[in-house]
Amino acid sequence: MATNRDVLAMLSELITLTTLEEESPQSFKVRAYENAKLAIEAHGDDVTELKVGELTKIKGVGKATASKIRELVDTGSVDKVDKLREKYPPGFVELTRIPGIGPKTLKLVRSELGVEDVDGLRAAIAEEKLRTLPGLGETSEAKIGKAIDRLGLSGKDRRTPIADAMPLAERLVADLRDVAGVVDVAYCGSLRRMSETIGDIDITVSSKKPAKVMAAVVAHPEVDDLVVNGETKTSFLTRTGLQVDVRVVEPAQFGAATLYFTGSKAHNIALRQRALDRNMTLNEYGLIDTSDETLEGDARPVVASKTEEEIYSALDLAFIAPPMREGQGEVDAAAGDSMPELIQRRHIHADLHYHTARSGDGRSSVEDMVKVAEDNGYDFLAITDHGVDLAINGSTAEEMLEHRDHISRVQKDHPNMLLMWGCELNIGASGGLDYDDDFRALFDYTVASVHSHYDQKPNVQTDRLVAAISDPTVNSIGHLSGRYIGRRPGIEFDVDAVLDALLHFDVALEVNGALQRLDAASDVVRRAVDRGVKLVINTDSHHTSELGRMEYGVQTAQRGWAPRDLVINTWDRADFLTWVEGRPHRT
Ligand code: DGT
Ligand code: CA
Ligand code: CA
Ligand code: ZN
Repeated sequence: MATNRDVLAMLSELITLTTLEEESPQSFKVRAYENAKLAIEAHGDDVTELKVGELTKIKGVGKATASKIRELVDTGSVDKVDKLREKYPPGFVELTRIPGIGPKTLKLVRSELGVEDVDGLRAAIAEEKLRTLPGLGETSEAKIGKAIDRLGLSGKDRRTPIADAMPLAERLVADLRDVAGVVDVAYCGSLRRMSETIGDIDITVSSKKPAKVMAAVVAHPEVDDLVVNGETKTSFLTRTGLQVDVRVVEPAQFGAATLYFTGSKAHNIALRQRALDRNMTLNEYGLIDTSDETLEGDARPVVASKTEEEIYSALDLAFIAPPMREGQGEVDAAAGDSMPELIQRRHIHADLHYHTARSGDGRSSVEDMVKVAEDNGYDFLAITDHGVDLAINGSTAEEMLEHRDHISRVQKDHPNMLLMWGCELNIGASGGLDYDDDFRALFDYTVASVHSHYDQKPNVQTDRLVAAISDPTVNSIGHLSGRYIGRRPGIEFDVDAVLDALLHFDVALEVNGALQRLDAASDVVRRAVDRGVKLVINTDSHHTSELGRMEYGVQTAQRGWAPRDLVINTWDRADFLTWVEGRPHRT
C-alpha cells in the first residue's frame, strides 16, 4: 500500500530522471513535478485516497502528475518512471551528483564518449578525453576529476550520504513496525551513530515470528536484488546499489542486538573488555555471567539483554548515546563522573535559523512558520530570512523593514512566544556582509553564513570567516563549511583559528540539522566544545515540513559531545536575551 512517503519518493525520482531527459532542471516538466512535490508536502494529509480530480484541486498539482500518483497507488509502479529508469540506470544517475557537470554535458559524455557511470567518466578523464568536448577544457576536466575523488564516488568502498540513506531507513522501519507480531524495530549501525556517510543500513527487528518479518522484507518495493535470504536475516540491494541488512531477534534480546549492531566495532570492543574484567561476556544475545565455570552455554545466567540501558547499567556505565559510540573515550567517560549533561532534543525550545516566504527560497508564510514552531513547543524564534546580498533569495532593507512590521503583527497572535526579527547575513568572498553597519545593527539577532566562493585558498577562507565573526552585528555563524555531504565539499580553512575567533568574539557556532549539511561537522563540534565555544542547533527550515531536522542536529551535536549548557537555544529566554544584548553593538 502506497503512502504519502512513497508518492514523494516517486516524485523525487521523476524530478531527477526528467532533468536528465529534458537536459535542464529548469524545464517545464521538471518544474511541474517540483511544484507538485512541494504542494503535497505542504498538504500534509494522505493523498493516496484521492481521485485524479481531487488531486488536481491541490494547488500546484497538475493533471499529468495527478494521474501518475493514482497509477502508483493503484498499480504499485508508474510506467513513465519505469521507462526513464531503463534509459537512465542508477549508475548513470549517480553522475548527477558530481558538481560542475550538468545534464547537457552528461548527454554529450554519454553519446560522444560512451560514458555510462562514474568509473567510465573517471577513465575518460584519465585518457584526457573529457577536455575535447564542446564547453569543456583542461581546467574543467581537472575540476571534475578532483570532485570525483573528493566525493568518494568511485570503487567498491563507495558510501552513501546520510541524507540518501536516512529516508529509506525511516521508511523501512515504519513499514516493518506494521508487520503482525513485530514488537520493536530500530535502525542501527553507522546510521544510528549519525555517520555522515553510510556503508550499509542495518535494521534490527524484535519479533517471535521471524518468518513473517522476512516475508515482508522480501516483498518490500525497495528490494531490487536479494543478497541473503535466511530465516532471521535478509540482505538486499536497492536500485541505487545500497545494501540493507535486516535481522530478526527475540524480544528478550533486542537490547543486546541493537547494542551490538549499532557498534561501532571499537565501542563494542571496549564494552566487551569491560565485561571480561567483571567475569562476564557480552555478545549480540546478552550480557552473560561467566563467574561459575561449572556452567556452560545457556545454563549461564543472563545479567541483562532486553534493553541497552540495562546492559550499560550492569556494566556500571551511564547510558551512552549512539552518536557517541565511536571508541573515542566514551566508555571511560561513562565510567567516571566526567560525563557532562549531554544535549537532548527535549532541552531545545527555540530555533534560531528559520526562513519564511520572505526569502526567495522560503516556501511557507510567516504565519504558518510561526504556528508550527509554537506547535513544536518553542517559546522563542529568530526569523532569519536572507540578506540582500544573496541575489534572488535576499531582501532589500526596505523589504526587511516591512517584514519587521509583518512579524510584529504575527507576534500579537502568539503572546507566549518571542518572535525575533533576524537575518541570515551572507558572508562575501572576503568576509563582507549585507547592508550597511547601522542597518545590520537593527536586527534582533543574526546568523552569518557562506553561500558562495567555495574554492578560495584556505588562508583566504580563514580570514573571510574571522572577518565575519569579528563583526559586532554577528551573533552566530551558520553552516560553517557550506558543504553538501557527498555532493559539494565545503570550504577549507584553519579550524583552530576560526574556533579561537568564535570564542574570543563570543559568537555561537551553528550545528545545522539538514541532513545534506550536518554542518559544523561533529569533529569540529567536539573541538569547539573542548574550547567552550557556544553552540546553537538549528533546522534552517524553509518550509513547515522541515522542523524534524532538529533531531538530526541534536544527534550531530551529541556526536561532538556537546553539553546542554553550551547550547544557547536551551537557555531561558531571559538568559538568551542577556547574551544577545551583551554584544558590543547593543550598548
Ligand atoms: P558502515 O556500514 O560501514 O557505515 O558501518 P557500520 O558501523 O554500520 O558497520 P557494519 O554495517 O559492518 O556493522 C554494523 C555493526 O555491527 C558495527 O558497527 C559493529 C557490529 N559488528 C559488525 N562486525 C563486527 C565484528 O566483526 N566485531 C564486532 N565487535 N562488531 C561487529
Ligand atoms: Ca552498516
Ligand atoms: Ca551491515
Ligand atoms: Zn538559511
